[in-house]
Amino acid sequence: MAIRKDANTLTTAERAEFVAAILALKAEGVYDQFVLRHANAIMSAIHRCPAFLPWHRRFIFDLERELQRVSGNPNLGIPYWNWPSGGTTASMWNDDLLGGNGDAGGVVRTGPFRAGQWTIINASGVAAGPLMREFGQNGFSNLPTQAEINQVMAVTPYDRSPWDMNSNPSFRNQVEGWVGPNLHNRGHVWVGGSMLPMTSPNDPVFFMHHSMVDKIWHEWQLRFPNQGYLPAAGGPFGQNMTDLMNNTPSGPVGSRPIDVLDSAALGIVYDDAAPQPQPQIPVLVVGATPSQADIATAGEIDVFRFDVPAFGAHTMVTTGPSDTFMTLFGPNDANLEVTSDDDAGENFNAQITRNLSAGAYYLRIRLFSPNSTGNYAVAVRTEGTNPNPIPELIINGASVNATISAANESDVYRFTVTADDTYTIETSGATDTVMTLHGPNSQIPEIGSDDDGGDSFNARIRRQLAPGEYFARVRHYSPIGIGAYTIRIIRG
Ligand SMILES: [Cu+2]
Repeated sequence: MAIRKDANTLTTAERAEFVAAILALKAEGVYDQFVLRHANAIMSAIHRCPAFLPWHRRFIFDLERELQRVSGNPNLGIPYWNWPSGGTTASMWNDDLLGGNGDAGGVVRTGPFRAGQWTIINASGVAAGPLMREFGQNGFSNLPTQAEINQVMAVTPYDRSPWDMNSNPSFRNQVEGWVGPNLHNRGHVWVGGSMLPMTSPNDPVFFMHHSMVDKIWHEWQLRFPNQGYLPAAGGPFGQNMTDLMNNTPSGPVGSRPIDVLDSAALGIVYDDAAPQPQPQIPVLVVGATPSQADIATAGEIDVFRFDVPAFGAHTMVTTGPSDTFMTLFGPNDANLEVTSDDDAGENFNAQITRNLSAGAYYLRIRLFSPNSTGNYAVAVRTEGTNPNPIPELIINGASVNATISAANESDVYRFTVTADDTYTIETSGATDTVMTLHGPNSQIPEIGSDDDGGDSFNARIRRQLAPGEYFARVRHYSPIGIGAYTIRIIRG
């Protein structure tokens, strides 16, 4: 577990341990490999884009593992540079930790990374002289304040098209600093010198700086549990949730944004991690009277959750005087978009009717105009007391013809196994289907999945199955794909 502390609160022994570990990695050549990994990444693939935060989370996580290795301390965490209290006179710049500002020529002459003790490298790995710093000399004389951090912490969503330095509103873009009070970029510019180019990890404060950036992202994730990483799909290559990130080697965890979204799972703990007051997502009860809600501030997005106990047709409906826009996510994933609607309901209201399998779903409701405010009511109901039954597949029976008729649609089938044996469930036709298998006797546990194991991009799952009821879910490989297919199950 990595325990990350405010750099200004480290004890003398903790300072000595951190400095010794950095110097040991430098002597091994490992530290410079990190400088090169950052310097040789494609600038626009790891900055000014959604992967900015996950890329740097993985980057400092990897250095932290190396620091733990050379120190022999499995709890060593990269201290964070708490900007509001991290100015020129802060103790983190003392000679027992980072050393201080550069001299009149910018050369760092104090502390463990001073000229003669520490040599930086250029992007080719060649020695390039002493570490340089010029606090507050490049256009920013002040570091971010707590009020500015709080302001950025309130921004949603995570990111948005065009997924670059123009994205707005975008939490990622405000943390990075292209819009809003400017947090991350300002830290680099405030230090100046070696912290300005792509070789900026040459200055160990880089890692403390990004520890702080990562802490803010972590706290934002706790505060907005329903706001996930974006884009889930459809964004530029290298930026989607399951794309490989640029210049990120395979390692103890994967190299995709989705692999690093959970700091707790990575074993990262912050010293001030008081339990965060987490806003509860209001729950809609299926079949209950409509809940009153309003968009009190232009641009606000309301989020609701509802639970579907069993497969069936459901209608999510908004009513009232506002022109609502609704997006449905799920099951059991607040980032997996099912569909959206603007005006299918009465009086420009949004309304969605959909076959839904069991699970938790999320509705995000905003107004069509980002400049409007207004009230509305929202409700979820099943279509009739007898919801559409799940079509049943008969083992060794006829193939069933079906169609993925809309983006993100998934079809659910059930079948009953009475004898313990091997069974094959497969699709056929010209559509690139993906299938998951769930059970026994529940739609939730996934026991198998396949994309192209069948003929011509079709899905095939062959499994030993004990008696019970099972469910097969079929969707298109592409979230926007549609097309016809047939499905059957055979014993053997
Ligand atoms: Cu960077």
